[in-house]
Amino acid sequence: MEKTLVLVKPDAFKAHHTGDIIKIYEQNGLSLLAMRMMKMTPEVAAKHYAEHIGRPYYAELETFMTSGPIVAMVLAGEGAIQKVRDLNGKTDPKEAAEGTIRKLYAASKGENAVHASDSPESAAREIHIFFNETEIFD
Ligand code: FUP
Repeated sequence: MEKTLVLVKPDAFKAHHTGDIIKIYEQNGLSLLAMRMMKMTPEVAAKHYAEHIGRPYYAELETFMTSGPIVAMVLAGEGAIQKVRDLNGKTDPKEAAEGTIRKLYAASKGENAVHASDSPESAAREIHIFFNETEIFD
């Protein structure tokens, strides 16, 4: 079974959409293997978003992602990486399809409710930023 890292970002957490978001994943056949509520530090943000450091929006991204609690989780299922990306919708909620999490719950391209790994390599790297093997129930 493929694994992917998902983050419920501070905007969606604050708006009480964590449960709604997890429900969408579970109703679409994905299984929770790990979950933790935490506050992202600038150090963790820099690791997680390493490829975005230096981009014009990075300071804003770091400020947002460290602004309040997030919920980190590992989800698993057949084709989980693409399935979760499809359920999340496009990065910019204005471009996200009807019924996707970002269309339902995100306000802008910067504050867009959820993160999900975009490839097997990203998933392997990102999962281990947030969880160690003993915390993943597979
Ligand atoms: P995604 O894979 O959909 O999470 O999007 P990206 O990896 O392209 O971007 C990661 C995060 O950087 C986004 F969730 C929000 C932020 N970002 C911006 O704020 N502005 C941009 O133009 C691109 C990304």
